Amino acid sequence: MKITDARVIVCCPGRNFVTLKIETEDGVTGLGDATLNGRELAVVSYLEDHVLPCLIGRDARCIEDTWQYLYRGAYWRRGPVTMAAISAVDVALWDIKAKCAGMPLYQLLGGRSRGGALVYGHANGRTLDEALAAVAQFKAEGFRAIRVQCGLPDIEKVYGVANGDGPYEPAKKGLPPEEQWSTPDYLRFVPQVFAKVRAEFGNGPLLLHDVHHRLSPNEAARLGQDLEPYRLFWMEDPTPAENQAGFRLIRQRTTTPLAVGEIFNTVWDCKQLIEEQLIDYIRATILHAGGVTHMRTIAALAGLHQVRTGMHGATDLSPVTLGAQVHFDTWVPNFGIQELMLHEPVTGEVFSCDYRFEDGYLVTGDKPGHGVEIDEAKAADYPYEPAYLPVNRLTDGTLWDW
Ligand code: KDG
Ligand code: MG
Repeated sequence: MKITDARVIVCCPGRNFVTLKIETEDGVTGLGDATLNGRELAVVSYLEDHVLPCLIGRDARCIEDTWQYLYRGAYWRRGPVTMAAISAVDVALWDIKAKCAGMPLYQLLGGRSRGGALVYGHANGRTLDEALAAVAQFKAEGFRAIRVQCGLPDIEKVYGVANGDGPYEPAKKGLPPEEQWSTPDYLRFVPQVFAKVRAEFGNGPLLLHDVHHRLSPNEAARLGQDLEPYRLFWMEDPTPAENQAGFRLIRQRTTTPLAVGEIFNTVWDCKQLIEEQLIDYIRATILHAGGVTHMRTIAALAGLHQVRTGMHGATDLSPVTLGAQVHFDTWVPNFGIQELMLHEPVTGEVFSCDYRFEDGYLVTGDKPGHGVEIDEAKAADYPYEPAYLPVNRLTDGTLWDW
């Protein structure tokens, strides 16, 4: 079954998405997501200039061989641009294979392991009162697990907190905006936030928090200890993870569970973290870590070491990724949780999905494939708009991790 056409669709229904559509000689099509927030066009070029010419004429059924061809065959392995491109091809081919088999993707992977994927939503507020109101809202909507982010009293813009009344969205149109950071203020304030959330909502909701790579291992250990009374589901990205051994310092000193990996591209980024059981949840995604094919490798290694999945699901992962991930979550034996940051309604004008939110879970439908389709004519109504993630500075102006 030869691949006869492959094209990249770039659109901005609410935010930028890069979508790959592959067509086969018998008319079956598959979709993959190649969105790399703030660096979208680099992946477009990688696909259009270097990958797509090699795909035409290949057998769409040979998913593993195509993965190896694009990974080993590039010589320049790994990295977010390469792996997002490989992922898009891989997911599109799994979509095609499942459609040809007449099965939803989770059946092809090994079948249902659970009714639905437990998801967590994003409650945030500029003030503690706003954050508490947001938690109440998520609870009322049926979320069982809630990530809580709150503005700091003396800092103007903080990660994870919406500026106005709309939902939080990390990418901003135009050049990178600048945000501020103060580690001492943060370390003092966050435990107060969770004390208040537990006092108000009790022990029922599963609570999560994203540190977003900003602390040293020692500071992260301090925060983990201070949060222990509030029994978090996880503390995410406490420190930048390039130095995997650094997590030993955190792990030895706190029982607060750790989740890491949304920016990882391959199993090599998390091998030590998993093998030494330095984390509890691996957040690598189908989108940025090489598709369904490579996420199976990561999840299998994680499963050997009691690490569970907790895949990234921010708005910069398109509905195509979320659709594929819900199938993966439905099957994978060592599933933990799935992030769910809802796309704007306008995104739904371009992408149609076969998953739904039900009582705190994401549930897949039974359409063959991953169940997500794109309306290309509608996509053309929303052209690409340059946007960047913010950069972060300490209050004295020093550039910091965002
Ligand atoms: O593109 C960056 C976002 O995806 C990231 O900031 C979101 O950290 C994030 C999360 O946990 O969703
Ligand atoms: Mg995160």
